[in-house]
Amino acid sequence: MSITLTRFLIEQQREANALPPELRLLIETVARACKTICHSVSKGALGEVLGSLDSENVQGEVQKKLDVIANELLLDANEWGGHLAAMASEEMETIHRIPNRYPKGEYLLLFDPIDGSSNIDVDLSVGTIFSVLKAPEECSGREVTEQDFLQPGTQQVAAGYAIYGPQTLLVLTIGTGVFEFTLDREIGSWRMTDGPMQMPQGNAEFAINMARRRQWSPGIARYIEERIKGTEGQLGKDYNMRWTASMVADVHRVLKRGGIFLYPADSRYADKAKLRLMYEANPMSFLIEQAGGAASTGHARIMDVKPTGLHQRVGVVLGDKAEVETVVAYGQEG
Ligand code: P6P
Repeated sequence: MSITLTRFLIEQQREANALPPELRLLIETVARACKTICHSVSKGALGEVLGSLDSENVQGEVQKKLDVIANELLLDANEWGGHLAAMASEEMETIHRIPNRYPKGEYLLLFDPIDGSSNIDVDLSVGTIFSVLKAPEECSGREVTEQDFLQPGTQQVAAGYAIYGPQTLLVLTIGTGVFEFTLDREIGSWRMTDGPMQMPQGNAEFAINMARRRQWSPGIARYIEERIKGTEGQLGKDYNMRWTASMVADVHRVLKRGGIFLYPADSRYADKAKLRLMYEANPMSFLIEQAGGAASTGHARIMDVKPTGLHQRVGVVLGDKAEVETVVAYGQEG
């Protein structure tokens, strides 16, 4: 019988000494909130949760109803427990401090409440991505600021995602490997179904939005065109392509069967990229590296990037180490 998330976390706390009680409480709280989000997502039109609002988020993206529902669920679930100093979300311009009526904790939680939300109305997989940092020591004596969140990805103490698809999964790392849990809907518990996960290397599969071809650098164009040519070009194998427009679904596929995911620098955006560093690229990079892969901006390790803004965007090339190294090498050749 597979073990539950609670037992896994208690054993990690006991054996690996990698899990302070407050961090265990935080992860369990996020996992419980993801069960509630799953319930809303799976209701679809019956729950009147589909469609968009008239509002835009800080990214200038039209908000889906579920973006706001999931954001509120994560804020409500986490603000009273005493484990957090503050939260940040893709859906909120500024940080969310813990109200004075609740005790403050030592962790910072960042999340994209519903990633891939353009897929919701057409019943394709979406997910929740989260990242956990420690608040700087001095935060206990003052108000938390946005600056306190601007830590490189190497400072993450936990990261993970929930994916709401044919199954509902929670994939998590606290730095001791990557573990997958499947939601047992009959009893409402997360049960371990994979892990420690090591992503397969050598899978000839790439994920990129080909419609962005004119925004790519010469190095990215060369890398992709080589893979499209396959054995008719210089390569000894033919490649397949997948693109779900949901980072969680694409990254989960890369974790489970290998390959590479690319959302490279993109001239349409002021900071030349689409995906967000703090609550998309960093948590996914932590997971991918823990599973034996690599995660680069196309020029540098993502988790080494020193953040300059809460909603900063960054190029993302992650997955199979050899493939990521080839992309970086082509980028250096220009
Ligand atoms: P495009 C979803 O909006 C997202 O942030 C990621 O989940 C996904 O990988 C990417 O954007 C899809 O972008 O340009 O293909 O719609």
